[in-house]
Amino acid sequence: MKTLWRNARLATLAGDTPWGMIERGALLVDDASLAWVGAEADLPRGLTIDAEHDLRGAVVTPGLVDCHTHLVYGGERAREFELRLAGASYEDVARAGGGIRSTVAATRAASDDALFASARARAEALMAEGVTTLEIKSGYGLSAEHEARCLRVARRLGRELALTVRTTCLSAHALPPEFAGRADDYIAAVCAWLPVLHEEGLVDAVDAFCERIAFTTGQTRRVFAAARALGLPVKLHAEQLSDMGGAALAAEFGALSSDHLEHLGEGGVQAMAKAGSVAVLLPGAFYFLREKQLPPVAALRAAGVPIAIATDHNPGSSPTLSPLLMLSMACTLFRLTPEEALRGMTVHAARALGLADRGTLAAGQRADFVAWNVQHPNELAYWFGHRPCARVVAGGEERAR
Ligand code: DI6
Ligand code: FE
Repeated sequence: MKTLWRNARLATLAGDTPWGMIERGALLVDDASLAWVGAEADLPRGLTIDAEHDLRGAVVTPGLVDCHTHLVYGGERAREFELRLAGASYEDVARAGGGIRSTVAATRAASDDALFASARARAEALMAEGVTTLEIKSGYGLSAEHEARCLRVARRLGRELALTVRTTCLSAHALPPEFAGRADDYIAAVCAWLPVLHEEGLVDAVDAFCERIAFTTGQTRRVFAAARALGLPVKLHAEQLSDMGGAALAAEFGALSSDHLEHLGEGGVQAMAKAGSVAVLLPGAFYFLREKQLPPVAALRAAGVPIAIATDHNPGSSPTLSPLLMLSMACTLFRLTPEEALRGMTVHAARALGLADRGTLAAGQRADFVAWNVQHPNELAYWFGHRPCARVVAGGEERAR
């Protein structure tokens, strides 16, 4: 099946020209991939096509890639938000047994179908803003049984919705109550169940929360060694609240990405550059926790570390379902350019997931793209609280509107 999409302003994000812009462009889709991308005037002669769509000058970008979410969980934490507004810090709440652990209790109590229904509604909200690839982490089950349940829900979302889901095992997210005071024993348990989850096909990558209120670099290293033994790539929640040297540790393991990074120092930046890790910045968590310390954007740029932007959707530190708002905040809060922000949620986000087949509009890439009701792609980071998403094609097929 060959479909021609013509009369588009293509922000291909391929190559080094601004936005990879092609005016009056066309996309030739062959089944699930892009067979040809270029100016309409250069279309090869004598093409046989099965269908044709006129995009009437709409801006077209690659489908958005949300490369860091914790989408599957029970309950919500609005009460904790009130406590923080009254003066408690995120770390205070966590140490008092609230925070991640309260979501763990709600997640364990929820049925598989309830977890699926709530996660599906969230995924659909992200899709409505142009997301075609979504990463989902476990980390609210914190036992072999409940981590598996959450990852199965994530896999089911990938099967039932018109998007690609990549799963990440984040069992080293917090210490569950049954292991109180025994963090090393918990890490041993995680390392023992990881192969079982992997055997069931539930794990595309492995993550950990390396932080004062979570796990040490030594414990993170053990989780990464277990991942490496299974041939699984790693990523890390690093330097979010303090500088633990997590990004450098992750770089040692060739991490796909280190994420958050507000407290990242120059040594960490250099280690990431050398390892080719992506810096995933999460303006939603920065905003919602009212952080003051900005991630070292200038140093990351200077070192040539690719910067990705994601929602970090989770009930405690980033309860947002708007990837477009994250583009805006990446610019207003972190001072990225609108083009850097969009590249951060497409080409660099794909790289943070180890996916080379998406993130730009180019022949051979997966046919994931979005047509927007805007005049220029810089508007995607400009409007906020607005959804200018007109048409979405995922894997070559247009989603029902
Ligand atoms: N860092 C975060 O911001 C989220 N997880 C993490 O490791 C927060 C998760 C939560 O508060 O529920
Ligand atoms: Fe996160």
